[in-house]
Amino acid sequence: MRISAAQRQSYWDRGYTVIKGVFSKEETSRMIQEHEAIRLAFIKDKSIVQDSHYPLSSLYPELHETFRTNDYVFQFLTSPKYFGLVEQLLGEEALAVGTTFFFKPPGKNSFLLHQDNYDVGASPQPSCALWVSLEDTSRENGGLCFIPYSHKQGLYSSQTPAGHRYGLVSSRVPQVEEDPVLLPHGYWMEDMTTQAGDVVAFNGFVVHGSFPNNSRYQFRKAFTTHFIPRSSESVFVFNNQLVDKNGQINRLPLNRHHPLIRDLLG
Ligand SMILES: O=C(O)CCC(=O)C(=O)O
Repeated sequence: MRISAAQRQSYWDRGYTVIKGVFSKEETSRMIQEHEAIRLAFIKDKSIVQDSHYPLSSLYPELHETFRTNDYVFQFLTSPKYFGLVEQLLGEEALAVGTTFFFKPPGKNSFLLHQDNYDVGASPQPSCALWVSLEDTSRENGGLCFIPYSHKQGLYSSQTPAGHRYGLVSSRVPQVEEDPVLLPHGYWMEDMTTQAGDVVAFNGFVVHGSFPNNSRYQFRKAFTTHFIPRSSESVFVFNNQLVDKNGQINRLPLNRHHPLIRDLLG
């Protein structure tokens, strides 16, 4: 699929863009089925156990790096249709760093605002995510939200405490939902509505998150991959396990100047 000039411009200018109708119903359903099977296997071997405080969410955790063990997910990741999108956006070859599958069951809390490149640590250019909507999403069932243009100033402070209510992500920027006045002057938040099969591409510096799933019975399943430009000089995570479009493993130097490593070293 060809990305239009307007989509590329939106990615670079606003920090994100939506590419409609990339994947068919058959492809999105198969991704869901494969991850259901992985989840059930994890329940069987007790890698997933129910937590009585979070009876539903604990049975539907995010699944990371499933392409390393599942052939269909690997084919999906390395397909020209998917990998080709990021290469068109970046204007060069890309390397996949890691993937996450989200079940996001009803009642699951919001994913706090964050910048992906804080965790990915690609340098000098940030990562790029391709988020695949496997079901229809909206604000009601936990859809994505973005702060347009927020990618233009690099990383925000890494000193803001990572403490948060939902236990999974780093939150180093104000939580807009709770306190809109904390947004830097002149910025605003936009909700995103997607249909199954759409792909949302976003810059690793753009501030984004997702709403709680307030629907009664609708899951909000999605699959995301973080890519980096092949010309990256270094990266913080999985620097020895980067996957190219041929499925080959590539290595880059570890980003020793990344804020997270400074934290680790004290
Ligand atoms: O799908 C979500 O709820 C959050 C996704 C996200 O923030 C990401 O892929 O970086």
